[in-house]
Amino acid sequence: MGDTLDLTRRSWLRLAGAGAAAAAGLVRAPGIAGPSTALGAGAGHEPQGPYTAMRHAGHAMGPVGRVTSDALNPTAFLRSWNFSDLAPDKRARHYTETRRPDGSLLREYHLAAVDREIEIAPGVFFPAWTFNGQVPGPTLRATEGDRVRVTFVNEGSHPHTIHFHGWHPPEMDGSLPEHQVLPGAQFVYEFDAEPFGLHLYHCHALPLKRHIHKGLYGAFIVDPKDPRPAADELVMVMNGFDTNFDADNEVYAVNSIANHYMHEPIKVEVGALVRMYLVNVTEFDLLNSLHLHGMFFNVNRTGTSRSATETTDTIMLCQGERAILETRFRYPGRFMFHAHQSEFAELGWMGMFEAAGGRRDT
Ligand SMILES: [Cu+2]
Repeated sequence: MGDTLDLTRRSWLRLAGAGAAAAAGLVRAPGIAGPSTALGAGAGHEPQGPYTAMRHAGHAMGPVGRVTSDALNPTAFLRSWNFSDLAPDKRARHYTETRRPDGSLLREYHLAAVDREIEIAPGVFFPAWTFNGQVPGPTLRATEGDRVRVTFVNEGSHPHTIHFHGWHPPEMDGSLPEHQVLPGAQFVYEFDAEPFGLHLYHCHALPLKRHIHKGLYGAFIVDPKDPRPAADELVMVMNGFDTNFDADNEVYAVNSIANHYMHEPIKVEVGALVRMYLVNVTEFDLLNSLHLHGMFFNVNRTGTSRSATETTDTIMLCQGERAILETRFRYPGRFMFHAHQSEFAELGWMGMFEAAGGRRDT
């Protein structure tokens, strides 16, 4: 089967069965725990929800089925920051906060670079470099004026750094050769959280595109001292994965797992304010985008002002760009969201919101 296959990035995900996938070098080796079949009907994981209809209609796009790994739960990731997804005793090992005399907080984090294989589509495993075992890394969140202290331990196999966006002195930049933290070593990054906005952090070791693409990135939210209105807040990191190392992505997603929110729609309340922290860290493609069906949203680019600069239903971000999006769902039901680059959508960057309850007060 594999002899004459021309495995283009548009076609490989549609191929059913392990043979084709193995030919592309995309599945686990036999004998390693985990699924040995990869894509399509042979995977043994019947798709649920709205995606089922699409597949049965013969129009299935991209990966089908569910990943079997529970290493990263994109649903929990949406609403987790400062390790709020962990039990208190576990959380205390990664995050503590201490009130300072001026009322601001000292926020102390422990992050480790760890090599880890992650499942990004059913049966498709990616040899990631991660912060704390997850891609994206944990979302860090502080208030303007807080002191941030991050103890970074490199438990990986390559030199890494953490480069934070935001104000900080040059020695905290994590971008120069002398800033590299060698395997087994550690470094403490310390700076004041400013300005308020939606920032990110990522490894800045060379070659940069490989170190970022491998998974060493995360969102860094700095809230204004006078907080934004209460909302249902969601962290959405647009990323892609080059599974065959040809400097081109084969899988796209929000929060790493292809089509996760098709299988498990993001539940929101009708009429409630929804605030999306949208970050683009997609490597190898100049741009990524988000399009939300059936409504418009307000855009606050980089989150550095308190008012919206734009109202639209589609936003485009270059790599490294971020934006805060706010909307209220007017109608109950399911609303699709996806990259408006159709190719990205077909390769996994697609999801659903499910609005219910509440009252229609907008
Ligand atoms: Cu690195």
